[in-house]
Amino acid sequence: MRTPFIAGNWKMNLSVKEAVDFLNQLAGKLPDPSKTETAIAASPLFLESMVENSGDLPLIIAAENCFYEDSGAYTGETSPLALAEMGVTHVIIGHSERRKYFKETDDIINKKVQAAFRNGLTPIICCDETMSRRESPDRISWVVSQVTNALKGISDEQARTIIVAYEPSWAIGSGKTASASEAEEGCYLIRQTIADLYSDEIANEVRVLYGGSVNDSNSAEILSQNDIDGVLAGGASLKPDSFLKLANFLE
Ligand code: G2H
Repeated sequence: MRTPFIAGNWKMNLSVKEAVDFLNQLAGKLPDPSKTETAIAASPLFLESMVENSGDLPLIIAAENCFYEDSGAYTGETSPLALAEMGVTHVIIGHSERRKYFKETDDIINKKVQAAFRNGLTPIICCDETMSRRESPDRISWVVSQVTNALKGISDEQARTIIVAYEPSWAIGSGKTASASEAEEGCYLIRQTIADLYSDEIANEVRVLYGGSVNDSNSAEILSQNDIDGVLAGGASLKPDSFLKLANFLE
């Protein structure tokens, strides 16, 4: 049995004060983490305050990105070592916006996954699918290769702890929302790729999330799919009420 994982990705939104106010509004309202794990990924500028103010909340505080070196002359980058020291436990790696605007390649993403593990952080690895790829004959091989390349050098024991998010950019801000069956198809493909790379046993342990215009109207159908263990929500995670509706989907 995989524990559902509901994550918010705030992207470059909110302020430190709004982030702390948000956490205060979650008190007593988050699900039992043995039934549903919840996480918020935020800007590195907020993370220290968020860790300090999350207190007894059953909430994972995650980073939205990190660099692949722990320290050095890399102006402006976020050290995975510093994130871990701060009490951050999870990090999103390879979000489609990182691939698109910051030209992150599969090789960079693989180095970041390795850096996350080196520092004891759990990676939430995003797998993209653009509209042109979706409509091209090599669609499946592109999804497979992103997962395969991200996991190069990752051991069986590490692989069973990863979280992977299928985030088709064709369904993000395009007006074309993925149907629950299209979301399931992408998540199934990711799980099969992990089974081929590792084993059925490991693939059955890995949580696979769907992300792309998830909200409280479409989440129930998405979360009812066999291979979808949770969601990575952007816009719908920016208000405590809508995040709590997603988080408490089992209630
Ligand atoms: C996809 C997603 C969160 P949104 O980018 O990673 O954002 O839910 O706003 O489409």
